[in-house]
Amino acid sequence: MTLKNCNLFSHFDASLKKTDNKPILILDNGTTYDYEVIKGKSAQIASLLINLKVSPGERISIQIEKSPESLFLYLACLRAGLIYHPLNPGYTESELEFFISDAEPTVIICDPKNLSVFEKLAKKNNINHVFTLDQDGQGTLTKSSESEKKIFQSYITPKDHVAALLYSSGTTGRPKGIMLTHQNLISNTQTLVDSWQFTERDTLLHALPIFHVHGLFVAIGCALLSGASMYWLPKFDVARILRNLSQCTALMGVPTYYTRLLATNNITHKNCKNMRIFISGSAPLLEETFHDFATKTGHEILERYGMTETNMNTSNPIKGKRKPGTVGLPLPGVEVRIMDDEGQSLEKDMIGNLQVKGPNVFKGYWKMSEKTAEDFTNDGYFKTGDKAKIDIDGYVSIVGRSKDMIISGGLNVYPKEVELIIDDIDGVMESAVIGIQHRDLGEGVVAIVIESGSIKVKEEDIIKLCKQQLAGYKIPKKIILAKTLPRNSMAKVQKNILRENYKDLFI
Ligand code: MCA
Repeated sequence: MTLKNCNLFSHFDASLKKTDNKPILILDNGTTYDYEVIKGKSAQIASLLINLKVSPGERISIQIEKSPESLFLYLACLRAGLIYHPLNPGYTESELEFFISDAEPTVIICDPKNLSVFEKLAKKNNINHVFTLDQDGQGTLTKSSESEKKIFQSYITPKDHVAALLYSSGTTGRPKGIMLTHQNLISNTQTLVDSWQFTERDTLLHALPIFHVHGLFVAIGCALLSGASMYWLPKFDVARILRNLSQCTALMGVPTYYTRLLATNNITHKNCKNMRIFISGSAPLLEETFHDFATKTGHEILERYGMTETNMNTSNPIKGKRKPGTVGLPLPGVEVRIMDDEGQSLEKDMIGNLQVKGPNVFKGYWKMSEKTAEDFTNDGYFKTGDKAKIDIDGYVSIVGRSKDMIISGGLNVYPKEVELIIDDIDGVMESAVIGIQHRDLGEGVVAIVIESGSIKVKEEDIIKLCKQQLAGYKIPKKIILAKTLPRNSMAKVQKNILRENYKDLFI
């Protein structure tokens, strides 16, 4: 579709305005919203923000629970050309402090229960506007926007205008803001709609959080760009999924969603009979899960691969062979290559560094031009940091990471961030944080802690102190007190040995 305005919302609008009174958003309690209502409510929020004299390109930092209103707010930011900056609702005050000072938002929208924290942060960072929005859609944002007009002319968006700022943590601690443009999102979403054949006849069961690429751009994007409906669940919940599955045609999730569904023994051919597609991403899907799911439901889960910097890069095909253990073929328009450490291209089936190029690849890291330059090759490929190989049929397999990173339930945890907190605790000499195979979460976070001997440290105290400073998903599921850490001749901790030693911890 060629539209003059490079605003992602204009592209959604082109499809959604053809949907008449069809429910676009369907809640578990039976409430529905058609496009006219969604458009009107997002216009009111966009008008409110623009009337505050907020200009396109300024950031709106948002830490709220998922609700219909959180979707209207996202659409409002797109329409007004404001940069949408979502934050995991689990982030603690010390984590938020960095994000707010780095993103320099003009407006903050938070849950009323965290208002005092954000008022403090707003004062410290000279931010004049703080609104609230709770899980039921109530708060000062809703109240203040109710009197605004339901019509809003979307911002005429230049081609490289940033739509969203999403942070990913780093191996060295400091999180990086990833700037994604409207054009990145339009091109990738259109590619996914075409590749996965989304149409207005689809109903997507939306259970993902919407502060990440997966739930926000992939799931919402595919539904709205194709004019499909969404069953809108506040979070993943096995019982609610099973209850609504028969009215839906598509589900997107992290592998944990599929292992939890399988564990119920209630996922069957019968309740999946209306389903067209099950998609998995954000973490490796075990071949065992792929096969068990196919046996129980008759559906082969479609695994795809992406990252925040690039959106989606590869996907198993909708028609044709889905190869378990692979993330499929490069998506149309996305170039993927495997290089050695010297920058030479590698043959089929050889393991090397995965690099990606295409209209899906982000504009750069926020306020980090040197880091951006470092992560791109001279010929414009982004260095993903993943180790991969491409087989003779062109299917890509991710075989490892060059970064020290754990993926727990589809969320990335950077060991360094957890180690810095633990090492700071009285009585701790040092620590090593690793990911161990975990039945439910794929990988579970484990900390091996060496005591200094000055005072006795207790596992529960370490957990308690971590909880004060880190979001819940980063907290170690297990603390192991040990005498020493294995090191190589360069004195580097050998995490591979630790992973081997504790590999059966969660099995
Ligand atoms: C919650 N907890 C976790 C996780 N989530 N612990 C480890 N790993 C997790 N992922 C902790 C909470 O802090 C809490 O701890 C306890 O588990 C129960 O919390 P609850 O909210 O009830 O958890 P849950 O419902 O069991 O959530 C697990 C989940 C969820 C369903 C797997 O984390 C989830 O929806 N993950 C999807 C994440 C996602 O969208 N990833 C995409 C990002 P306590 O009891 O101690 O308080 S990656 C992406 O976008 C890329 C680009 C891509 O390719 O897709």
